[in-house]
Amino acid sequence: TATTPVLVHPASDLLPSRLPAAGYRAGIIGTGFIGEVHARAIRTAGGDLVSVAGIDAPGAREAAADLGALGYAATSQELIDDPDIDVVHICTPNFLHVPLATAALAAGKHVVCEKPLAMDLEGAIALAGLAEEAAATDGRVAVVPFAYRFHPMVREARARVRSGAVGTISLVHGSYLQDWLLRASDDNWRVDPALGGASRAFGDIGSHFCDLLEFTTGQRIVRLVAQTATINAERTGADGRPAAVRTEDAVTLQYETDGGALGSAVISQVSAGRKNRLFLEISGSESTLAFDQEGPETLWEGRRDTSRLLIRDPEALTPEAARYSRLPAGHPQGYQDCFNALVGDTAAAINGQTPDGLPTFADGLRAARLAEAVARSARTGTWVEVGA
Ligand code: SOE
Repeated sequence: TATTPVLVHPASDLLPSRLPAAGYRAGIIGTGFIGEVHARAIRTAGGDLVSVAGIDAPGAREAAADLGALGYAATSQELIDDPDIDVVHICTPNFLHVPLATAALAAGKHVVCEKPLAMDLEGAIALAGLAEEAAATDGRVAVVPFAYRFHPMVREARARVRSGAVGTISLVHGSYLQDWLLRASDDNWRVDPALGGASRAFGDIGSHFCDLLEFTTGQRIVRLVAQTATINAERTGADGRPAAVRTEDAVTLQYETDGGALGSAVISQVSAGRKNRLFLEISGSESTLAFDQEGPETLWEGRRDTSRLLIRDPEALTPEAARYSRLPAGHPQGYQDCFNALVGDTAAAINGQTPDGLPTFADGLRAARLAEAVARSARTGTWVEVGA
């Protein structure tokens, strides 16, 4: 007798992040560390890396070979104008985000633009407005890679908050600590406000902390007070001479959310031994959850009478977290997997799906509002309201 073939994954059952990114024809502008991460993500998700652009044509040509791109462009505008590219990934230093994202949107492309979206609040408002118009006109997608949202255990925390397992949230606090700018001899374009923007530690990594806080709790920071510190008053620049530093190495802040929760955070790029430690703890009337980005395979859950370390086991996770689990328990996933999933969901959004939790230019604007409030508070030494 004839048997009906069993479709294990009928297309309609495929969840957004599992949709292959076929037809995702991408170009990357910027070929540094994060450009490489995007390149691997595009290829892993099943997209085509059509072209790359860098500082100049020879550099782009070399990068194309390294990153496995099909070709290269001599200039960023050439890449943006390429009719074989539908999605432009912007992975350049921050000062180029607004001009390049504006040009890519004007050329009718979907855009994935690294954070911070802009050098200041006005730039972020303008870009978010353009992205909104592009979405309304022809369903275009504009994404900002707040990639930590794609850790399965972050989704697990979010699902537990949503299900009521945490109860009424009272406290939400943590830190984001790095050490790659610890020494006065450590230098990077991000230190220069003309290239990276006036908000450095906060714009670069505090933005991730606040995004994760708001994403997992579903609450917004409405008031805050912040202090900024420049621990290395001078740094040795590329010319070997010491120069005064005009961006912050560290920020401390205290805040209140619209759900009535209180919290505090330390953000630093000068904490010896801390490489990329984003730690977030959420306490409610029923339980506490703690996530550590340097150990993303686990989520700590504490209750009055017991506590346990939940491991990323797709068999045991909530569907929201299982969706972002690509490997069986005990086979670690990490940073790169977050970007792979982000590209998978971007492709799904381009194909008309609505993946839950895809960070868009509106989230990039939100980060800019928080950065503006942090700067305003640090300047005035007072509590400030965060603009809506
Ligand atoms: C450098 O601080 C950096 O690469 C950030 O720019 C990223 O957003 C963060 O994910 C890791 O650290």
